[in-house]
Amino acid sequence: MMAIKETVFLLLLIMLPVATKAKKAIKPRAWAANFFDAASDSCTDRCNKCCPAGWVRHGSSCYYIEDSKTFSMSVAQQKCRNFGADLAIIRSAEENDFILRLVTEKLNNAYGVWLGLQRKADSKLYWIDGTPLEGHYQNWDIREPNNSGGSENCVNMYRGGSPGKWNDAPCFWALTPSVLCQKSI
Ligand code: MMA
Ligand code: CA
Repeated sequence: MMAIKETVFLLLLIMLPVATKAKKAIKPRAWAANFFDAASDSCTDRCNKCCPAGWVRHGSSCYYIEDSKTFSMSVAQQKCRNFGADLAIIRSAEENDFILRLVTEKLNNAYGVWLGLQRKADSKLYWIDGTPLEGHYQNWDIREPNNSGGSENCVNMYRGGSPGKWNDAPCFWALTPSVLCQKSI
């Protein structure tokens, strides 16, 4: 007759592949769900993807904002690119609201931030990923975009005056919007 010890060992041996298989089937789905559904920006959940220190997470992006004066859009953009990021792209009112909250909290600059939006040779506006603005979410200030002087090929989001509203502005502008960077995680 088999000793109890041996019986238990054999039972465990038989069950081992079953247990391993069950674990493997569940893990990736749980990770995916936690990543996209995570309610907070905290990094305490081991399943969350995190943003670098000083960046704020929203959706599947990290945002960085700097209370600086950059006279030109390309200087702001270069700063972002040095971080492996770029200027922000806004696809919805929800994203615009989030960025306005960030700008309000972290900046003291009425002219807000440069957006990743530019007028191209066809005189239409495109996001920096090449997608056209036409037919998509927009939040222009009243009477904008006016292409004042015929040379407003860049865009800022205001903090003061018309908070959260957009203005087309000269890409080199003495009123100096600050830096907002976005990168996806
Ligand atoms: C005004 C307004 C804008 C324009 C800037 C350029 C401050 O806002 O006319 O449409 O872009 O001036 O300086
Ligand atoms: Ca304008």
